[in-house]
Amino acid sequence: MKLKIAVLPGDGIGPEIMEQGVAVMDAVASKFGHEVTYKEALCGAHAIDELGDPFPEETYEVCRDADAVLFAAVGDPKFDNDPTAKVRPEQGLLAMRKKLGLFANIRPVQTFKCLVHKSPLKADLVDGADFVCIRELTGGMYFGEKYQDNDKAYDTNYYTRPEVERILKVGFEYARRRNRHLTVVDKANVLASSRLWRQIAKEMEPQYPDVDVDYMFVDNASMRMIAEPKFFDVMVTENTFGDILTDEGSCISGSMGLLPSASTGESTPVFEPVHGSWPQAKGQNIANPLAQILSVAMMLEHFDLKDEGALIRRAVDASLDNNVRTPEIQVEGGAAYGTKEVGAWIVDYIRK
Ligand code: GGG
Repeated sequence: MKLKIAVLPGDGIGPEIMEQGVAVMDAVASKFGHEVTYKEALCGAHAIDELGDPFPEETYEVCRDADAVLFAAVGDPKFDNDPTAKVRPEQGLLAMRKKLGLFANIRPVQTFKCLVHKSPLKADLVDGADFVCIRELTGGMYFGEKYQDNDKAYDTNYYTRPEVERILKVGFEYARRRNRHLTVVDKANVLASSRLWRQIAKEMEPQYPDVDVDYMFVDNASMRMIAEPKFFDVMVTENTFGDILTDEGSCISGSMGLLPSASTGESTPVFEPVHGSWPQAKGQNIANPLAQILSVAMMLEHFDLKDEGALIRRAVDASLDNNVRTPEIQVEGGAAYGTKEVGAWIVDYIRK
């Protein structure tokens, strides 16, 4: 297969984990005889510094013309600490999603058997937890009308019927491919936007008689994820709730550095770790590359390259089982591996 990949390393630890993601992609491509070409483009704080725009037109064109985008992370504290900043790196991520029409963000949350003790939750609660959060990605508060002055500010949680229908359809269909259990997460006791979501989901239910649907307020869902993560199979929710709940999901897996994602919709799909740019760790070779590497596996699986994806997953499992781990998940007393060393170990495993 020929694949054209747009590579957007972004900020902070982004370039370091991206290097490992691309190395793994190259190893898989040469093993299976695929021809992969890469085109790198600017996004986030680097793009603001160089071109004054966190998602410049040139970057959009590179993404639009690619088969897939491999994205790392954006964010830089110099913008967080400047309340007068007119543009922020994160706007680059939002602009990319909006311009590419990527309304469905698939975020799997699963546990690795050898890491259950790394979760702050009890091992028997998390062992075997495996669910997917489908996060709506181009609507809601992140994109609704905003206003801020010195005395007041608001963000509008705006959703239209077609936006809600298309993401719920993804949720129902995803549940069909798994264990046929869909949880619609909302705040319908308070928010009008959530009541619309719930109404539309109930209207759609008869089209999916084989899927068990339940409705859960987001506050209850966030508690249930901790108290009984194995309850969930597929959850579908709006943009803001999905962003927050999937960070909570990292407590189930044991590290933010383990959660990959896929964003799909109207054009080129994007594959990226759930985590951000962790600027404090930049250049220290301590960031976990596994979320980036697992995002490569999701990318290959998206193109139906199942054996290739499975090989990456086996390599990741083997690295963890052999204690080839970055500091945040290393066993007590074990020597931590660096970002590069974990990536190199996985590349060697794939080449064998
Ligand atoms: N790789 C994800 C990333 O860079 N996250 C930073 C961020 O701003 N996230 C907000 C969001 O995902 O909506």
